[in-house]
Amino acid sequence: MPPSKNTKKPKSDKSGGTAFQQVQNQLKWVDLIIEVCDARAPMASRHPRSASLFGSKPRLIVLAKEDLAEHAASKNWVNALASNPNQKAISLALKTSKGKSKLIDLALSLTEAKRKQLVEKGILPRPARVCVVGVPNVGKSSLINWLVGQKRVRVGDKPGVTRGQQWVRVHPQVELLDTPGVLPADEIEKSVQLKLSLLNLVQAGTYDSEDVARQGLHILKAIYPERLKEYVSADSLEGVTLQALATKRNLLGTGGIPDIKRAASVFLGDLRSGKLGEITLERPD
Ligand SMILES: Nc1nc2c(ncn2[C@@H]2O[C@H](COP(=O)(O)OP(=O)(O)OP(=O)(O)O)[C@@H](O)[C@H]2O)c(=O)[nH]1
Ligand SMILES: [Mg+2]
Repeated sequence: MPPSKNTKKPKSDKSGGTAFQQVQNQLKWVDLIIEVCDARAPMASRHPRSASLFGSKPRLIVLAKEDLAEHAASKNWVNALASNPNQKAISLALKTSKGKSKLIDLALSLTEAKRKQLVEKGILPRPARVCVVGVPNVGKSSLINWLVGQKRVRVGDKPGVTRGQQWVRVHPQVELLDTPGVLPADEIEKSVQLKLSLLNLVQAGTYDSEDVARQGLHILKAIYPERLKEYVSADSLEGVTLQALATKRNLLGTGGIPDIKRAASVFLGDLRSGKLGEITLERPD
């Protein structure tokens, strides 16, 4: 449905089906798709069928949370993803105001042909309609608030905050549609699921935190060995364990036994909030 109404619809089901259908229904009305992903894992945090879903619609890929990712890697991703005149990319740290006018300029240039077409058809000029899509908790709603400079839509640091759709005018010539995060759980590979869990992009109850922390530690040991040793004060990589973290932080249970569950939760919190430094889990080829 075109802008004018806020449409409150049922929340996403397990496969992302209901929310997904809502988003699909909007696609025919929109001039541009803004696909938000997480700069720390730009492939894992995109819908596995995004290429076929959005077809030939102009697309702008936003790598959000750039402040939490390695800057040079994000730059490489932006170059790799801006693959054709119909698809551009930008990385953004929404904690600063840098990049607002660049984002608007990109949205205007990607919708220019459509806006010209309307004028040629004698249709009254209207703002470009832009649908913001992406998996849960990547920063879709934050992007909209950031652009208008005030809290217009709900945000929160957990997946599943946005339940309905809402149009927001962010510029005289651009209107954005906030949508619920969509994740087709049954189409996600294990390695992707792990990265999404590590970055808090799937519902907390759907995975075992201890298991995810253990596997996350394993992945990070391979990418950032020195940081990890320092993090748990270990002399060697073999010493980098949740047990070592529990001991270092004095997370002890009855009888002074290291509390692995709490250590797992501390590790995931530190990883997600940037306390382990800037992290990029995937790099372009
Ligand atoms: N550090 C950092 N945090 C961000 C950035 N963008 C968004 N966030 C945080 O990410 C969390 C999720 O933001 P939302 O905007 O609610 O995410 P969403 O994609 O709308 O999530 P759903 O509505 O659940 O699909 C919030 O805690 C934001 O503050 C960013 O660029 N940097
Ligand atoms: Mg949201």
